[in-house]
Amino acid sequence: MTDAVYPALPGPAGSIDAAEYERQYRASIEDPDGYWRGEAKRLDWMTPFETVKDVSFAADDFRIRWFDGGAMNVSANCLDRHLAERGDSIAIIWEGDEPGDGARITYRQLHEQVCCLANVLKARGVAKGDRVTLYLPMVPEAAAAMLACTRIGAIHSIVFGGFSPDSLAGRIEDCGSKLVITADEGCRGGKRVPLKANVDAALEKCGGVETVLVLKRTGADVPMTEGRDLWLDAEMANASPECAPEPMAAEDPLFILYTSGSTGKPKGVLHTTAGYLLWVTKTFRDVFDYREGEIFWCTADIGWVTGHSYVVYGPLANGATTVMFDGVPNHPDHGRLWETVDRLGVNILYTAPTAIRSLMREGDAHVTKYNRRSLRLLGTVGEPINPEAWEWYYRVVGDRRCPVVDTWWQTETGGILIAPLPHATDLKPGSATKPLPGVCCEIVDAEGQPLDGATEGNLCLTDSWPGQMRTVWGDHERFIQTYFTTYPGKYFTGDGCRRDGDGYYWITGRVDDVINVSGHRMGTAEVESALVAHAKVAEAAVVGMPHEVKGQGIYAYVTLNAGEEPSDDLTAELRQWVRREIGPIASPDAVQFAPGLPKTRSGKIMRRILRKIAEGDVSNLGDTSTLADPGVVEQLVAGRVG
Ligand code: 6R9
Repeated sequence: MTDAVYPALPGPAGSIDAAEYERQYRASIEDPDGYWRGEAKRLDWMTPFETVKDVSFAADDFRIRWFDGGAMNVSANCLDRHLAERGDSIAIIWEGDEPGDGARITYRQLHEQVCCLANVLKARGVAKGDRVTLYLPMVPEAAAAMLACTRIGAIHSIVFGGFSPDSLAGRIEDCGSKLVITADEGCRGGKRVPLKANVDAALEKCGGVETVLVLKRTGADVPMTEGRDLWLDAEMANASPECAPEPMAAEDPLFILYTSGSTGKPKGVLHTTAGYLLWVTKTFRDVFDYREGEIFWCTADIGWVTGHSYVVYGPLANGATTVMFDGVPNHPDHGRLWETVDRLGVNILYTAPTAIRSLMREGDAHVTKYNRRSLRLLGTVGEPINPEAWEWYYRVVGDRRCPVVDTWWQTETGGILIAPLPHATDLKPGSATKPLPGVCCEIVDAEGQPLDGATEGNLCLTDSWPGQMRTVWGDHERFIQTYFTTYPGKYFTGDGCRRDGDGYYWITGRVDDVINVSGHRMGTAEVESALVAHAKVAEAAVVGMPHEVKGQGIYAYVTLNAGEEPSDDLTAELRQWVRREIGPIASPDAVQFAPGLPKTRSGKIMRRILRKIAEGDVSNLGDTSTLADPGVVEQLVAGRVG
C-alpha cells in the first residue's frame, strides 16, 4: 500500500514554501553560524553575543553552548518589547473549566502582573539562580509566575497538578526550591483538585521551602501555615508594578522540568535562556505560520513541556494571543473543543492524538454541530498519530481545508524538531515529515552504524540545535550517560524511526523502557518501584500494552508476598495505591498476578516476553531457553489479563 499524500496548499504572502525550506535547511547545515546569527535577530538582546555555537558531543570534551557573551531577559522578550506596538492586544485568553468562564488579559496587564509578582518573589528572598516550584492550574497567574521567575533570573520548576504529594516532594527536594506557588484548589472536568492540601502533604516530607504563595482559585477554605503561607493576591496588591528585567547570560538556566526516563527517578531537564527562547520563538512562528492577530490554542497543560513552549514562551515571544484552557475536552460534553473554537474564534489548534482518538469515538455529530470556520491550521504532538485519527482530524475537524502539522519533539529538545511547514511540505498522515532547519537526524542500527536512504532503526541527532537541553539538574554525568553514550558522539532520542524513500520520518515509538500513556511519559521503573512499595507486593514488572485511546496503556505483572492471595479487591487497591504514590496518569490499566516472572539465570527479567504477552502476541515469544525456569512463561500466558 502506498501512503496517502496531501500536497501542501499555497500559503499567504510571507509563508515559507518548499524552495525556501530547502534553502534554509541547506544554509543551516552549511553555515550554522551565519544562519543562527540571522535567526537570533528575532530576539531582543541586552548585550550582543560573541560566538554563535560552541558544541562537542564527545564524552571527553563535552560542551553545548550557544550565543556566548550575549545577555537578554526572557520576560522582556515576551512582554516589554510588545508594549509600544500591541500593549492593548490580548496576550492570554483564559478559558475556565466551565464554558464561557474565563478572562482576557492584555500584554500591558500581563506585564504589570509579572512585575508585581516578581517583586513579591524578591520580597520573599528569591534571587537570581534560586529555584521556585509551581504547582498550579491552567490560569493566567501560572504564566505570570513563570515570567516573573524569568524576570528576576529565578529558575522555575513546574510540577503538573495531577502529580501526587510524593512526586511533588521528590521534585521540590531534588532542585532545592525555596518557594512554592500553588492555588487553593484546581477544577478539572467539574472535579476539584486539592492543590494546597497536596503541597502541605509534600512539605511534610521535604525541607527547604520557606514560603508558599497561594492563589485563590475556587475560594475553598484551606489551612494556612503562619509564617510560611501567604495569599498571592494580597501580596501582589501591595507590590510595586515596576521591576527592571534582570540581564541573563545566554547560557544562564531558565527552567527545570522533570521527565521520566527508562531508569531511576525523573530527571530534571535543564533549559537555558537564549537558545531555548530562540528555538521556541522560531518554531512557533514557522511551524504554525503564525500571523499577527490570530488566536492560537494549544490544549497542553503547562506542567508538560508542550505547555511551556507553545502555551507560554513561543506564543508570547511572538506577540501572539494564546489560549490557556483549564478544562478537559469531554466536559461538559464531547463538543467542548469545537464549541470553544467557535466562541473564541480560534485560528490554530494544537492538541494530542489521544484527545483526537477519544473524540473520534464519540462520533462526528459533536464536531459538525459547530462551524469551526475560524480554524486555519491543526497540529498534533505527544505520540505517534495513527493515520485513521489523522484523517479524521483533517477531514471532519478541518473540513479538508486545514493543514495538519504532526510535530515530533521531546522535553529534552525544547521545541519542535521534525514537522511539516504547512505551506512547504506535502503531508503524509502518520508521518512528522522532515527535520526543521538546523536539525541533523540520523537513523542508526543497534550498533550505531548510520543507515542511509529508506530504512528503519533508532533516531539520533548528530549535532546540536539552540533549544537542546544542557544538563540534568545536579547530575551532569547522568545527562551524558543517558543521551550520549548509547551511540557515542550522538544524541540518542530513545525513539525508533523509519525513513521512507521521500526522506520522510515516521516515528514508531520508544525503544527504551519509557511508555507513552495519552502522550505522557512514564518510566516503567517508576511504576514498578511504586508497586513494590506496597506491603503485599514482592516484585513487579511493568510494560506498555496497546490501548485504543491512550496509545499505550500500563500493564503490570505483580508477584505477591508469601501468604497473600490475588483478588479483584487487591487489583483495585494496587491501582489506587499507584494513583496515590505517583498520580492518576500512572495507574495501571491491567494488573496480572503472577507466581513468578521470566528471568534469566543471572536474574534479569526478560521484558521482551512480558511485552509480547501484554500485547497478546503469544504465538512467537522467541527464544526462552535462557530462562532460569521456562515454565513461568506458560503460566503467564494462561493468566493474561485483557
Ligand atoms: C513534546 C513531548 C517525548 C516523546 C518522544 C516520542 C513521543 C512526541 C511525537 C511523538 C511520534 C510525534 N512523541 N511527539 N511520537 N510523533 N509527533 O511530547 O515531549 O513528553 O518529553 O515526550 O513523545 O516518543 O520521545 P515528551
